[in-house]
Amino acid sequence: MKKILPICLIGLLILCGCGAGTQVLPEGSSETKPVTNCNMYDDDLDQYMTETLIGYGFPVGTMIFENVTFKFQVAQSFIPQREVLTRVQVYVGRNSSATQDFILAIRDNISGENLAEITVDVEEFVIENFSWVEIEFDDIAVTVGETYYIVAYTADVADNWYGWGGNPDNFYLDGCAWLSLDDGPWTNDSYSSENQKHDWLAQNQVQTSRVNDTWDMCFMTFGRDNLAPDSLEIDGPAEGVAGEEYTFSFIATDPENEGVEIYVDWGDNTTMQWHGPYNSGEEAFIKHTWDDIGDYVIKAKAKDASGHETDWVEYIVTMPRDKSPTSLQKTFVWGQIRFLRMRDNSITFRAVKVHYRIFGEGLSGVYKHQRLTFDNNYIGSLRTHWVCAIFDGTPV
Ligand SMILES: [Ca+2]
Ligand SMILES: [Ca+2]
Ligand SMILES: [Ca+2]
Repeated sequence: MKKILPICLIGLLILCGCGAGTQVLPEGSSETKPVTNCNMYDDDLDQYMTETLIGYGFPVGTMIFENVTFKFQVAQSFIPQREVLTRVQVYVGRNSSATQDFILAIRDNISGENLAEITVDVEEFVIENFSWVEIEFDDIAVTVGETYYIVAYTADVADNWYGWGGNPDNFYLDGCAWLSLDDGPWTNDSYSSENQKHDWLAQNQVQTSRVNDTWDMCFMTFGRDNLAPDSLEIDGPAEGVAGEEYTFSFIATDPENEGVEIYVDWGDNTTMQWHGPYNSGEEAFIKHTWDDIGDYVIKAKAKDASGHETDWVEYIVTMPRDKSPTSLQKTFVWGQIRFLRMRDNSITFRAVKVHYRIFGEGLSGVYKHQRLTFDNNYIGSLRTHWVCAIFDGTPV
């Protein structure tokens, strides 16, 4: 069945129960909401279209009009000028028959994933009259100059619909109203009220020309500057043995939950580089080996996906001892070894004649012409007649 949506629906006094209803907006054709300085949030008004027009707006939800059911989703595009979107306000009321919660999403692609989705209880809305409704969500890092969308919808239940106030006079120049009918494609092909006979929604057409995109929904967005990660913590051993590898943990958290990269300078003029990206708050494990005895200052900083960097954070580590085969923790072999090979995490050698004893484990004996493989993490010692190799490193 071809659905024809009379354009009068668009310009309809929609919050009147589709008929005789109340109209309690102030006198005059428009109402501009004053911007108040009383701001409980640490943000500022960014984008807005607050030129309301009594009774004018788009329905959001499922409505029955002249025995035909229409399901509407409505969106407004905007271009933020602040790096972080903190909250929005929309000029919305509910029809007396609305029973389901109102849902508002933020998207960077009108058909794409929700960057945020907020459900507002049906009771929060004034019946058959518009009012400004504050919609708060976790702050979102946005790209200044790119187009984003405020998308409104509700559950598909018969006669469950809201009205979102709008204006056909294109007061907002960086975006426009968008509509999706019956989950069909989004269109910004909205029309002025003179085009009343156009059945544009029936054709589900998407118009690329902006000639007729005159409608804007009543909205306000609030924003602030993007902040650098607000903490970077380093943890790990305070001292160790030169030549051994140690693991350090780094945690950076970002106020906007952006991914973070971590730059590490190990203080020994070796590798200095960015690691990551990691999720905000994720523990990153990064390994390093200092070759020489000494005190070292690890310096690290973090940056978010927007490039905002923290200050340097320092962590001091001392390598008081050198790696030595005389260390009791070393594993070594005396004997005759034909070859010694370190591979992966183990050491393999062929013993021609090796006497060995593993202290503390009660093992001793003689291997002859055998192939021996030990895990590189092995701790203990092998002692035979001739020193031929040190397990965890360099053949001697
Ligand atoms: Ca917020
Ligand atoms: Ca516009
Ligand atoms: Ca950030």
